[in-house]
Amino acid sequence: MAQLANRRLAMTLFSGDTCPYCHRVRIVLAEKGINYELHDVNLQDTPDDLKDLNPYNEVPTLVDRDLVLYESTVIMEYLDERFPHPPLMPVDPVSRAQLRLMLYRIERDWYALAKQLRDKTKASDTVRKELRDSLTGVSPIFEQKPYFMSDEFSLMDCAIAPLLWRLPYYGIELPPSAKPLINYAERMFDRESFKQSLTEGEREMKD
Ligand SMILES: N[C@@H](CCC(=O)N[C@@H](CS)C(=O)NCC(=O)O)C(=O)O
Repeated sequence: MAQLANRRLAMTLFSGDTCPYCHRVRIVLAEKGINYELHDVNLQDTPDDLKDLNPYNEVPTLVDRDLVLYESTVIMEYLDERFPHPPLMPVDPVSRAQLRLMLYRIERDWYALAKQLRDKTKASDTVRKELRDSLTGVSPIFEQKPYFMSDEFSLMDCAIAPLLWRLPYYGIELPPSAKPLINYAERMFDRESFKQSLTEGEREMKD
């Protein structure tokens, strides 16, 4: 009985083994040391309980008692507010808005390309080149601060690290001129919360 009661108190994350959006949320959960139950979902055959919770039938989906959330950025911001330490967003409204805008931009500019590579909707070589060139183009900004445009680790880092981790899996090798970005990626991958966030499927992606 006690175990059942505890189970109900813990958060549940419906997550895919190699889903980059779930990976973002798992980094936030690890960074904040949040206790949660991982529900590993087979995306080819999603369970009925996920269908009941999320009209889009997608992962990540987070259940916290009566609250059900989906969309990685919505979940990440909720976790940051519900568990304020360590904070992963700046406090002033301008910086918060800028962070949200950057989250939106990496979604449109980089994750959209990564999705095309996964879905093979366009000639992969063209998409690979586009993503590699775009990342290489912004590489110099990673030289200026230890984290993504910030002196502090933030949701931006949680959002971008999963994409960088998957580059070898997408068949993308960054050129030497992207050294600042390559170094940044290594710093992120060395972080304890990042290591904790990895699923088995994700660990295999880099070998
Ligand atoms: N915009 C969503 C994207 C989530 C997403 O695309 N999830 C994929 C897995 S990587 C999924 O659940 N696909 C299942 C399906 O479409 O049936 C987010 O940020 O959470």
